Amino acid sequence: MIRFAVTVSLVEQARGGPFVYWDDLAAAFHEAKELGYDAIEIFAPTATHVDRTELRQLIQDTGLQVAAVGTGAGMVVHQLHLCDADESRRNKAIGFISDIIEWGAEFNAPAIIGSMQGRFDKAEGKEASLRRLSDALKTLGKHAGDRGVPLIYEPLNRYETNLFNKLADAAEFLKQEKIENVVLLADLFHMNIEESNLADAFRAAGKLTGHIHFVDSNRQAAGFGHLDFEPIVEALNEIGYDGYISAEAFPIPDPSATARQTIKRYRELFPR
Ligand code: LER
Ligand code: MN
Repeated sequence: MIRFAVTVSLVEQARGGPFVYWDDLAAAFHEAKELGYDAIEIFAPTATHVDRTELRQLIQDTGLQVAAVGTGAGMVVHQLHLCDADESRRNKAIGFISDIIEWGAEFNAPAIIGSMQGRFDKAEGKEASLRRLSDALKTLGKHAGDRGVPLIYEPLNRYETNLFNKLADAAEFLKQEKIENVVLLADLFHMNIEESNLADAFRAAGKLTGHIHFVDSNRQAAGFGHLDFEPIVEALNEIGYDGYISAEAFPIPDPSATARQTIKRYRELFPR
């Protein structure tokens, strides 16, 4: 069964970013519960920012799960990334992600590598960065596996990375490099910019599709833009997708309206 998730950001430096709820984890859990969501995706500044006891209590009180935990603060706050030519900075990036993997795993939630993948430097060329990315994903994928969760890698649009912009290219890279326990995050916003056909991109990624940022063409709630969702739903059914769809959307006009519109569209597209 496809499960319904919504994002919350606790990262001050990410203000203005595409997250539905902001600042108050408990309020996000409670409103999401009231609206009928299954889970919350958490974007936190560090692995120790959220009080574990409080989070365990919120999960218990609401019955919601943690869908995934983001690592982007490593980039947004500290400019750490996996392609850094400076080995000590690269190791810091790997350490930052490892800590978040361990935190998430305590709650059965996989970590997402999005902006922390970084980008290659044109003077140095792409190959060296792809090596670093491959090595890091192998190490971190194993680390996640040892803790019983997958690791999620997110191709981004061309303005955010020059490594992988399309699902099929990223899937090919994971297979060719024999990178284990790493699945792909399909973000409809990035895909709308990069893919020729969104439904076919899902067919190409197939079982490697591990998580979805479900959002409209303008990065607002599903239904507030002009994406054609029906062919996407058809493709998801074909590949047997049964993970989360998570609203990583701008809170326009406000978080509550965004969360309400999203789950209304979720229910129309994925009736239970
Ligand atoms: C960034 O554009 C994004 O989509 C996030 O999920 C990754 O950090
Ligand atoms: Mn995303």
